Amino acid sequence: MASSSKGLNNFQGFKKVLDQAKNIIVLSGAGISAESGIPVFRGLTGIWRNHKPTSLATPEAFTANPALVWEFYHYRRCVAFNAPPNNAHLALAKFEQDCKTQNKNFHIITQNVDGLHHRAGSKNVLELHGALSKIRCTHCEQVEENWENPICEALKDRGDPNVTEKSLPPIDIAELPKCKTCGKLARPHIVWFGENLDLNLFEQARNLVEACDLCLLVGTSSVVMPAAMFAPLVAERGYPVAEFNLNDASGQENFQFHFPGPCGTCLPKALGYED
Ligand code: BJW
Ligand code: ZN
Repeated sequence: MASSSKGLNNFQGFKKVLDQAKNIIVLSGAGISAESGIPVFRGLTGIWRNHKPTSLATPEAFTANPALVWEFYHYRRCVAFNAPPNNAHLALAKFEQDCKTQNKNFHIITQNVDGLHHRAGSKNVLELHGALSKIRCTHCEQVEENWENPICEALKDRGDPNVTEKSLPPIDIAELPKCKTCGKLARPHIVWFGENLDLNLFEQARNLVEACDLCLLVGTSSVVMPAAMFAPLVAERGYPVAEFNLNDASGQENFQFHFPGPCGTCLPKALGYED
């Protein structure tokens, strides 16, 4: 941690930079939703039954056992759809409105799939890794929004993280969610490990990163590419990066500001909404 640096908890210095910035981006990760009760990925809280997300959120896992992967996502959809946006999401939504009235550009690039930025009222949000509320056909690739819960009858009362899989009756592939256009098996519209990001979304994100004059990095471990390279790119261009994390996730000395602690407290304070 740059604990001796002048950027540690420098709320006053950050406010000056914030007031002068004209093109602001936020890069958010799972940590911003932790205080809403959504488990982060890395660490024990991300484990479902005995599975790590890295072993279920892959195309190989879906091919091998689509019912198990859908059970995992049914559980994730239940948690996310019922989770309230927290003070960090709400502060960013309010800040977007303030930027609008001041003719400033403001965008959120999120790695999160929980939809909480939108539900907090944010409008300019790029969901880089997809969304739990969307499904995609494995055959024709049609993407549809779907907020039904359960998404199909077979997943009703399934997904409990505390049961042993062997105690549950198997679910037939024919009973899993289907594409409304061609009727074939649908999957969550999520960018799984080892899959490519949507090129168009990636380019929009990269353009925002290249045009910004201030970057807020919130609640991410900064290990997953390409999102992990965005904040260092801003710092290399000589523009300030402010990191909000429980700990020094990025370890980057060239980030100007560090706000260690829960972002539901630090972020509203840094944006000037709370003392
Ligand atoms: C708090 C807090 C509180 C807690 N307040 N803070 C180059 C180099 C090396 C590898 C690669 C490379 N390019 C590609 C790769 C491979 C791979 C990769 O990066 N692997 C690394 C792990 C090594 N990347 C890919 O495969 C990506 N695809 C790709 O690059 O395609 C090429 C391409 C690029 C561009 C255009 C076109 C094509 C795809 C990555 C997809 C990632 N998907 C996942 C799974 C989703 C599954 C699902 O949701 O169901 O997305 S991985 C997982 O990690 C998830 C997250 O979005 C992502 C990031 O995690 P995040 O958000 O940082 O969470 P955590 O848990 O890691 O961290 C939480 C943080 O919050 C911690 O720091 C806490 O301290 C903090 N925190 N509470 C503040 N209250
Ligand atoms: Zn289809």
